[in-house]
Amino acid sequence: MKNNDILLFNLHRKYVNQESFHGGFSGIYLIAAFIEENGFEGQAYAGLLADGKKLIDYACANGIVKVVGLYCDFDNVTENIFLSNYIKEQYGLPVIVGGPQATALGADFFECSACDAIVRYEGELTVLDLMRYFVDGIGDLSAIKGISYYKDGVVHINTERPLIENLDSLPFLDSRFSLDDKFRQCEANIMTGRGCPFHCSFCHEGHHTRKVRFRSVENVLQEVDQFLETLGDREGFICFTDDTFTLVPERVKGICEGLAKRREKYNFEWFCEGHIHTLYLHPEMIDYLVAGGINTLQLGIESGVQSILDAYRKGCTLDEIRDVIVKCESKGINHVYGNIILGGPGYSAEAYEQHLEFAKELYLLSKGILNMNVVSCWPLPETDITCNPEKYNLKIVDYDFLTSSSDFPMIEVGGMGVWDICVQSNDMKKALDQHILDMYHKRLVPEDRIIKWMKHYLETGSDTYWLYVLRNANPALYGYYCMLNSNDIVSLADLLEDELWDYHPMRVESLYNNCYLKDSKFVVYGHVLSELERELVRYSLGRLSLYDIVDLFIQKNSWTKSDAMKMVREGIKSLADKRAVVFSKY
Ligand code: B12
Ligand code: SF4
Repeated sequence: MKNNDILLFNLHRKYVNQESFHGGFSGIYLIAAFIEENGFEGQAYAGLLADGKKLIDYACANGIVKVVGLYCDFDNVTENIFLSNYIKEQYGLPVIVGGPQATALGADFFECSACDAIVRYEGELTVLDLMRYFVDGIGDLSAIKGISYYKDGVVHINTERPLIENLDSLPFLDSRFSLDDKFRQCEANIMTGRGCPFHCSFCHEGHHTRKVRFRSVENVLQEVDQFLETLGDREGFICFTDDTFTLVPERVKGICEGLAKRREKYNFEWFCEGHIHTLYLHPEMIDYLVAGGINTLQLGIESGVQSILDAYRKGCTLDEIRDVIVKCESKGINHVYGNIILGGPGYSAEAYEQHLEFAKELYLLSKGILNMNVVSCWPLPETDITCNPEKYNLKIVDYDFLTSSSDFPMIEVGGMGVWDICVQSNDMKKALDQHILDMYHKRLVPEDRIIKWMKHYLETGSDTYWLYVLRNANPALYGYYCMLNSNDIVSLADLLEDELWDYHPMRVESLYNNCYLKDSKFVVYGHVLSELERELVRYSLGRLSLYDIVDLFIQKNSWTKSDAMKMVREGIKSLADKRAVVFSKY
């Protein structure tokens, strides 16, 4: 670790057995890069509390840091209270705190954490002033715009700092600003604009954004180039972290055209978040995203009840959601990811059913491209829902997130308690998984899509949620689609009637591992097979063609040729429908 004027940390406990993935929140790295341009040295680290604390101990004990900065969101307030006290008591260094939660931190936090200053809103320019104060002894806390500080038992909130208008003036990120050598190795998080023009009642950004600002297309693509040049032969991923990437069609077009060009030379995929209403009004943006090679589009779906969407101030209708999902599917988006929020305004047992039905309907429309996550409504600080719960008939039972790390409800509504809503969330996930299986069995997911997922899975190890559900429900399906991804192996649907007989049927997995007795019936690959099907699957190893099998059955059963062909034809079709056999030419 080099000498630094400031070290910045975004640290979380290992909550609910999850690894921390906060490297995507680029604020701390940007501050490090910005102050370096202005004569100070800084590095940042996002990860688990225990790992970050080790780095802090090392830097502080060796005197190679002068100020420590802590990123704070709704999820790591208690971590920051611990860290701030620890750093101040153990090493006597100044501690500053910033991040999305900063504007909600008041006297309690100052008292519990003993931190020196809180940076409200954007941090770059404000941290620079704080560095001049703490490191060079220039200025006075009372004169630094954009901070709050605690003195004589009073929280002083200084005047707000004007926003950075020209985002192109900000530096690009690279691994120099990270304490972690994994930073930007194969994945880059790039924000192309700041703020969101919508004002959803449950969203922190919806409350905070005062003005949306964009980087120029050229500036964004320059940062993309800088990242891609470090990739070499490796596959890269770019996560565009804008709250809403799909705001201005011309801009989206420019960025996507630039990405398409770069995909000719580099191997990378990318993600962004879109808004239903803007995509509904400008569906051409979906074409741009597809042409640019998007891998996953995240959409704020949130609810299946119009009055609830209205209470969220989502600015879109259920029909718009349907329309956008259909267009995403037909225009070729590979994956769409969306949330359904339970336990928000107007929620009830009936609303649960409506949400579930709507989610199922969207799954049908999406034909396998949509994955819905089920979450509950959270009382994020300063949002309209949190400030005025009575307006929405909500009862907030845990304002401080003491009982939840995005994994448990904190609001009661419609006669339902937090545990009821928690159970509903689990029920809905299970019901949606079952719906995936039902759609699959009814062949409502295009087969070539599943084969494509499997190919990608085999090549890269990266799964899609639908494939994961299908494989878990019936492990033999893994074999089926693996076989179909092998050379010269096809499914029945790929064969013409007259060529079928020359082909060699092949079962897809070991029978030892996929055969059991249930109610005195043999279950093979998850299906109860007829005696004929069982005989056919025995001989479907690829050694015999269908003609050979017909001959064998004639000898064994004294059938006429036409009867044998009819029986074998029907049996093999039934096995193929169950995805139990594939066909090889040889
Ligand atoms: C990208 C993103 C994600 C991605 C991360 C992608 C990845 N690859 O890792 C994903 C999709 C995973 C995600 C998930 C979630 N997210 Co999110 N996410 C964002 C988003 C859109 C961008 C973050 C970012 O890079 N911002 C850009 C930088 C420049 O801004 P910044 O981080 O705020 O930093 C500036 C200042 O805050 C300040 N600053 C920051 N750190 C520090 C530190 C110090 C010491 C100082 C002085 C200053 C300072 O200066 C910085 C530069 O100006 C933000 C919204 C937003 N616009 O910020 C939400 C946001 C951070 N997420 C939020 C939430 C709620 C979530 C989820 C719970 C949502 C969900 N439904 O699951 C999950 C939970 C994640 C978790 N366990 O914490 C909230 C947090 C609200 C809060 N009060 O804490 C935000 C603000 C969005 C919102 N709803 O309003 N998210
Ligand atoms: S559109 Fe998304 S980012 Fe914007 S206010 Fe609504 S939820 Fe927040």
